Amino acid sequence: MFNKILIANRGEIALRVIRAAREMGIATVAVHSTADADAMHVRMADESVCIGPPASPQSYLSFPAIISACEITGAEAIHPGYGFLSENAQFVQIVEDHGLTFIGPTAEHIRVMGDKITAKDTMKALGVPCVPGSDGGVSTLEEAKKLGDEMGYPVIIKATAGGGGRGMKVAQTAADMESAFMTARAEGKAAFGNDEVYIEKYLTTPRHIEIQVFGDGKGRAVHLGERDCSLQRRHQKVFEEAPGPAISAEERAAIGKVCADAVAKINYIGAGTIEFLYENGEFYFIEMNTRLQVEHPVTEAIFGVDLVREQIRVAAGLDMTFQQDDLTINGHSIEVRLNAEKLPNFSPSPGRITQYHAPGGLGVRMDSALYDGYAIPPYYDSLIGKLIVHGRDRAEALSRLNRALGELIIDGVDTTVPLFHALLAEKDIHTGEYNIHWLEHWLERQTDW
Ligand code: MV4
Repeated sequence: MFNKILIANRGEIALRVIRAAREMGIATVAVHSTADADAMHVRMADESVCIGPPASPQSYLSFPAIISACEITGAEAIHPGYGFLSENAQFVQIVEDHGLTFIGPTAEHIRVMGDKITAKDTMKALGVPCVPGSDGGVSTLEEAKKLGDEMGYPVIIKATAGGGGRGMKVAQTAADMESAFMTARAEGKAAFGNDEVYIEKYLTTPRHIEIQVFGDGKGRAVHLGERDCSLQRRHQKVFEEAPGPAISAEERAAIGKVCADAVAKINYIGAGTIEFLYENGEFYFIEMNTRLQVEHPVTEAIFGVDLVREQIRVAAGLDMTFQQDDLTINGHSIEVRLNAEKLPNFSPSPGRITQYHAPGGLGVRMDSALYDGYAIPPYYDSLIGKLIVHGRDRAEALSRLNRALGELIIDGVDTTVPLFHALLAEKDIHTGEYNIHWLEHWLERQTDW
């Protein structure tokens, strides 16, 4: 096992990793920009290194700064958290070239899954059900139009390097194809330097269901069920839950096995998430994320496992602490993302926290790097905390969420807390009847907060 690891991240996820490491008896090194000198992750780690100015490209994204911090402190491995360098294949290669260990998948797995066409080809070959569409890339408008006519409209054109909803255009009819195709290509080129696109049948009212997988890199892998992350605004998740209210035990076992077998076959190592659209009882693969996700705690809650501990174990060459048969679901968990944002426009609201009180009690987990007097810097993303509740069933989780939100105090900045109070008053949230468009439609109807 490692003696010391470095956490190449900040905020709540840096604390999350430090906590797992500490329970394992592993020393921790925090890195921080000058803007984060007073941040909680710096205080909580055993050691810290300042790696640069506030702008991420010169600090949290700087390969030389992070590798140097490892060399100075003697850290043997790097946990990337999510975002920043977590899915950067080039970084993983450089970490390994320096004799260090990346706590995550191989550079090759990150590369394959980072290109959406390669990812889909790979998953399809492994028996994972995919959205019907083009076989690989589509390079001409003529080809795109021919496919649209064969497949039937609506279709969606996606940039292979895309993600997070960028470089994606829907063509409702043949008349839309030219502009959709050209725009998707141009956006792919502008945002990612890659104009390759592919085409899929457009699913109109699906849910976003993602399967958590975990591999040991030696041909063994398990699944830890699904999360329903359909409640999103502009491709940002706001509310996630496990298990998914629309998924039966039989469906879970079947799609879970397909996913676990697929990642076992490619010797996948560590945590991964296979994203699907789910419509009319069918799963359609869209993307795979090769990182620990923001919403991993809802899975941890219902399975009673520590996914970060397992990531560190397999990176050190040890076995996972569980096999598929050991994994059973206990109850229901919901996470809400607390962002420093002002409603109704979700505009960033950085500033000083004048009062902070975290909720607690049975079935409540608050993952946050906030403290009284902390100043949220304006340079990074607006996630300031995650409130995760766990109950014996969905109804209990929802009432616990309501109770915990009532205890929470975050003064000094605007937050998304009022959004969750309002959502908890909605019948569809209680019945679980929502899809990927529900939140945006609901937000359009809201007038006061
Ligand atoms: C789709 C789709 C409908 N049909 N693909 C959006 C982000 C990217 N990860 C995939 N996305 C979508 N792909 C087909 N064939 C609808 C979306 C989509 C979406 C997906 C998940 C969660 C929220 C969404 C919001 C809008 C569109």
